[in-house]
Amino acid sequence: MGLAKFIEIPEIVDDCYLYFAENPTQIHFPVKRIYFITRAKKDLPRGFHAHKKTDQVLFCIQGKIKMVIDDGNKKEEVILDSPSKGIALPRMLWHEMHDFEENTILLVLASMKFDPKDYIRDYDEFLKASNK
Ligand code: T46
Repeated sequence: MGLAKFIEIPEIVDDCYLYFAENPTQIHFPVKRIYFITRAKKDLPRGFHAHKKTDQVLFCIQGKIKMVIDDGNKKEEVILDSPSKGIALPRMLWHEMHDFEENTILLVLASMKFDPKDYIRDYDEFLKASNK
């Protein structure tokens, strides 16, 4: 089974495009925090961490990125380029965001408030913590 779990959300088209997501239909956790990333540089990849307890869903609502996800056993690369197709980033999944296209906007829904202690930013520590 693949690591990438995509989350499809409805797209309403009239004189604009409108997207929505609800808990629990598309987002399996109550959302405690949202954040978004804009104006990232193509040659400056981001992420390179896992979360101990936070579950997240990430949408590329404009533009395009490549994501690398890794559970310590398997590594996958996926392209995100559609506002209606997010990716689940459950706790203890190492993730990296690469190759930001110009004007990309990432929207992230998170199950917990920000806590710097929830991050594992060292890959060896991640492997140890995930018993790999
Ligand atoms: C993630 C990926 C997808 C806060 O103060 N509050 C927040 O809610 C967040 C998300 C970040 N910050 C601070 C922490 C750092 O000083 O913003 C700074 C940049 O964070 P970071 O270097 O972790 O950014 P990314 O783009 O590498 O990762 C972000 C999220 O931090 C992370 O949780 O899963 O996007």
